[in-house]
Amino acid sequence: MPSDHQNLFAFFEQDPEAADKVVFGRVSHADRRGFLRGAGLATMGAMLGAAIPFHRTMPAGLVPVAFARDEVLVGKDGLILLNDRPVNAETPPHLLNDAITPNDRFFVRNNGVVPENTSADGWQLTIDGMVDNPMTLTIPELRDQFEVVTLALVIECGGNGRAFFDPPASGNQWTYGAIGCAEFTGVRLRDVLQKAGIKDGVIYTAHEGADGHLSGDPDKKPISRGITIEKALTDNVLIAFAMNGTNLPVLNGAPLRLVVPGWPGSCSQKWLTRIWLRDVVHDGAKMTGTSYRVPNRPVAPGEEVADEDFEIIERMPVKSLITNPATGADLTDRRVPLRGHAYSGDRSIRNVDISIDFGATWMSAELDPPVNAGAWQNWRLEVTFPKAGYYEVWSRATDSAGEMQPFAIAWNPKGYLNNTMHRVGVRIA
Ligand SMILES: Nc1nc2c(c(=O)[nH]1)N[C@H]1C(S)=C(S)[C@@H](COP(=O)(O)O)O[C@H]1N2
Ligand SMILES: [Mo]
Repeated sequence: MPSDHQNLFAFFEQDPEAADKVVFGRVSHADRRGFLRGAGLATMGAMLGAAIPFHRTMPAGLVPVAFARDEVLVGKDGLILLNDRPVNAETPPHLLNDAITPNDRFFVRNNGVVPENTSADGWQLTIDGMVDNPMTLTIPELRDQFEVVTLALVIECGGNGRAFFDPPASGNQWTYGAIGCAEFTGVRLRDVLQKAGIKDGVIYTAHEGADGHLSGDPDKKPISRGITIEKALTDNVLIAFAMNGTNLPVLNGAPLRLVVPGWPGSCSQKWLTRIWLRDVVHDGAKMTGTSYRVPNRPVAPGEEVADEDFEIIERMPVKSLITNPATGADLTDRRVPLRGHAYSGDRSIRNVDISIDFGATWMSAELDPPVNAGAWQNWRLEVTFPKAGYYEVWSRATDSAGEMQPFAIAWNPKGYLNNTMHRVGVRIA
C-alpha cells in the first residue's frame, strides 16, 4: 500500500485496482467482473456478518464503510478512525463518560505496524545500558520479583486537540478524544530500575517496542522515546501487563507496555521489549527535531520557529472534558446532569468551573479527589437551563498550582498541548 494514503477510502480513490487487491486479496481478478460473486461475495458477507442483498449493484472497488472501520479497530467500540496506516482512532467525549475508560473505548495511537506476535508467552523485557546488572525478564518474572500494583492512570496524546489549530498543524487531527484513564496493573518502573542498579551519571531512560516501521525496514524504529530519570523514579510509572483487570488489548500494547501518567502519551511505550539507561537525553525516533517539542517561548500563530528553540514536552497541561451531554444533543428536560473529568500532569485539580452563558458567569462543579496520583478526577453538576434554545456548556479546570485552562489556544508549530476549555453545544426543546 502506498504510505501516503490517509485511509482505505482515500486509497480507493487514488488507486482502486491496488486497493481492491489489498481489500479483496483472496478474490482473483478474473472472478470479479464488475461485481462481487462466488467466493468473494461469501468472504465479504462473512466479514460483514451479513449477506449483501444488493451485491449485484455493488461496484468493484467499493469498500464497505463498516468493513474499513472494523478491520483495523478490532475490539473497539464507537471510536473515530483518523488514519488506518498507522492506526489512529479517538473516542468521542460522550463515550468517555465512565469514571474508568473501558478497554473498548480507549483511544489508539500507533506510529508503526502492530507486531505480529503479541503473546505473553515468552515475551521478554531487557533492562540494560548504564545499569550494574543488565537483566532480561519474562512477564511471570516481573510478577514474581516485584510488587504488583493497580493504579488508575491517564494517557493522553501530546497532539490531542490539534484539529483546532489555526493555521493548522500537520499530523493526526485529534479533536478531544486522544485520552483515556484506565486501571493498569503492573510493576513500578522504579523498582525494576533499582534492582538493575542505576549507575552514576544516568539522566534519561530510552524505550523500545516490538512494532515495525511503516517502511518495512527492520533497522528503523517507528518510535523510541524516553523520560528523565527523575520522572522514571516516581511511584506511579508502571510497566503494565493488564488493563482494567484483563490483558492489554493488542492495539494498546499487549502484552507489556509502559504507562507514564501526566506526560505525553508517546512516553508510554507499547509492546515494550527494552528499557536502557543513558547519560544523555535519549535521541531515538521521535525524540529529536521538533517531535513532541514546543517552542521555549510564546510564539504568534504561524510564526516560524528555529529547531534549536524547541524543547521536549514533559508534563501535560491542565485540562477538562465534558462527557455528558454529548455535543449536538437535543434535550427535552431543562434540568441536565453535566459530567466530566479533569486532570493536569503531575498535579491534581483544585476546581472545575462551568458556564452555560458563554463565560459570563461560572458555577463550581462537585469534584472528586483522584483515586490515586495520575488518575483523572471526575466532576458533576446539575444545571437548569432557563428556557428553550441553544446553549454552550464550557468547562474550565484549575490545577493545584493555580494554572487554569485558557479560552484560546497557545499556538505552536506542531499542534501540541491544546488545553483550551471544552465546549459542548446543546439544544433545549
Ligand atoms: N511501541 C509504540 N509505543 C507507543 C506508540 C507507538 O506507535 N509504538 N505510540 C505512542 C503514542 S504517540 C501514544 S499517544 C500512546 C497511545 O497509547 P494507546 O494507543 O494505548 O492509546 O502510545 C505511545 N506508545
Ligand atoms: Mo501521541
